[in-house]
Amino acid sequence: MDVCKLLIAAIAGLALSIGQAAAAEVTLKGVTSFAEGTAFSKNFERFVAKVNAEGKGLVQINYIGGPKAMPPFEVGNAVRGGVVDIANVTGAFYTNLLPESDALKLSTISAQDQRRNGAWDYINKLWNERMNAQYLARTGDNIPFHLYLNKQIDKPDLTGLKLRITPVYRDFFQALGGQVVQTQPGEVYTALERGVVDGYGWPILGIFDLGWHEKTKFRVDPGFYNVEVSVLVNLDTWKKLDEQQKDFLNKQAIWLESLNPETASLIADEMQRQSAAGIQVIRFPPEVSAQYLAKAYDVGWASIIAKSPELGAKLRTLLTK
Ligand code: 173
Repeated sequence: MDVCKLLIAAIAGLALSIGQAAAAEVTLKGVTSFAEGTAFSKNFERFVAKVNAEGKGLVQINYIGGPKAMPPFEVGNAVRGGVVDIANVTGAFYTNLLPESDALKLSTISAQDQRRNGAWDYINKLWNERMNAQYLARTGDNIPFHLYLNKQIDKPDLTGLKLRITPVYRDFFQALGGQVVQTQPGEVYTALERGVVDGYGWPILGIFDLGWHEKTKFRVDPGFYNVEVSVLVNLDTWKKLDEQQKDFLNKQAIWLESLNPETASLIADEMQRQSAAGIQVIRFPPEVSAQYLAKAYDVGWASIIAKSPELGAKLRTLLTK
């Protein structure tokens, strides 16, 4: 009888420990809103590889891929609704859900400083409430956006030009007199090839990834704003993780953000590569350049604050020096 009881207890104990071990590992379904292997997916892919290597028995990411798996402008909605658990996406791609998301491009302080000064906590509160998402990490910091053209200009006047945009560039290019056409990145090459647009907005990195250098004659300097691409986790998924799993992902997030300074040398290389590909730089006189840059930020903040006076003003305080 005693032996029988012991045996039952042992079996129950074993079943419990197996049950616990099985329940401990969580697999998150992940997507990126940029093509796989390209400039703004690369660091997320390094993050996925590291999580999968170090998170065995704890957290794994089942990486579904990029725009072939899900249209980029749908990714925000998929995170919010839990269709995916984790995503690499920029705020510009989900302004329909959270207009303030576009403010992150206007930050002038690093991701690390945003954690220190409370910006990250504030962003998280907002993203928790309005996006049903945890804002896990910001990648792509310190990378400016540029205007690329196929027609030469000698002053910052885009009258008569058609430009490919996302919400990042809309207000600025319109303020300069341009006509705008929104497309996802995957449609830029064809739009240039067919002459549907005379130019496009894009960061300093990545124009070679989809072959756009073949269809680009000029880059306007200086660059403006600051690329924000971040890792979001569906909030219901996040809340179901235990403390160990959350700590693990937060640690990986800090590591991901620690990669951001690598971009300085990537930018220098990319500028050389653009020049070697025959892309000429358009520069205005210093005074005009300063006005161009000031206009970018004035128009950018005015647009955010018009949409969201209170939160916009708070974000401005937290995100800028
Ligand atoms: O598609 C875009 O031009 C865009 O908005 C963006 C945002 C962040 C990184 C790269 C592109």
